[in-house]
Amino acid sequence: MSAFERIVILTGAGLSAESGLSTFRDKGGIWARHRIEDVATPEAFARDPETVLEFYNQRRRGARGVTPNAAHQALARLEAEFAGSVMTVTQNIDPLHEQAGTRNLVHMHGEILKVLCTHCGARAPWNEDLTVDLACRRCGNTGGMRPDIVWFGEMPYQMDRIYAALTECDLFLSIGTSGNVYPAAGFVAEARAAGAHTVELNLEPSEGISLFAEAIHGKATKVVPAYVDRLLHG
Ligand code: BJW
Repeated sequence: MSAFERIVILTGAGLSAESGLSTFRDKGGIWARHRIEDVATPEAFARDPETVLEFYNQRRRGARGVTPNAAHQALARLEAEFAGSVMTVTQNIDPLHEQAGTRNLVHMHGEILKVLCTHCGARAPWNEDLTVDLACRRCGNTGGMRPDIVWFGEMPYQMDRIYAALTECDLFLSIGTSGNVYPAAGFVAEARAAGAHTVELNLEPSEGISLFAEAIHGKATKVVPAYVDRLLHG
């Protein structure tokens, strides 16, 4: 029987690495190949939409055929079998958590398989390449159809819901994230302030390691299933 009742899990690119998706800041990661200011800001999209759309078209194609790994599956099992509540907040834009079966999920940085119209705010599932001449199915305008991704300088999704869960949780897990990007990097401090036990599961110590009460370092597919077993079966 676990001592905890309310768990919040934050996940990042390291969780999907063993499914074959690139991380951002590791050697050879996405930011070693692209400049953030060229592809991941609203200013980049305004200046050069073709380059930004092509960057995300490639990411969307790369996400096809990728499957959840043992860590995604373990987190889905935790949500299904834990006696208390589990909320998963992912910074990842891939669909691997939901494919594994996680249901109480927030994609705080958006989703690669959705499109957002900058003219009218319409959002819709989207599985194809995006082009600048695509018209919005709701307002009919062209030139504003972008991937539904939170870029630097934009407000991540569902922050009120996330902060409410953080102030109520008694266990906070941070998995596969370097802790470089805010506001996600600040969640551990919020959870600590609320009195939660805080655990990092990551390949290596993250930027915020000193804020965690416990740290387990190793590959996600090894350490996450083992930690979930510990939580569920003592
Ligand atoms: C493994 C593993 C394995 C490998 N097993 N582990 C100055 C100070 C503070 C803040 C700011 C500042 N200047 C600007 C800001 C704000 C800015 C920010 O944080 N900038 C920093 C760079 C300083 N943030 C924003 O602009 C955000 N919005 C915002 O702040 O709004 C205002 C606000 C105010 C108050 C409250 C709320 C809001 C928006 C951020 C948007 C981030 N978008 C991106 C790209 C879009 C998505 C995409 O294209 O995919 O999201 S950036 C990129 O980084 C992506 C990720 O979600 C995000 C986090 O990366 P992640 O997941 O941590 O990946 P990595 O690669 O960094 O780390 C992977 C880890 O896994 C590593 O540690 C590995 O060791 C590990 N690993 N293999 C386990 N097998």
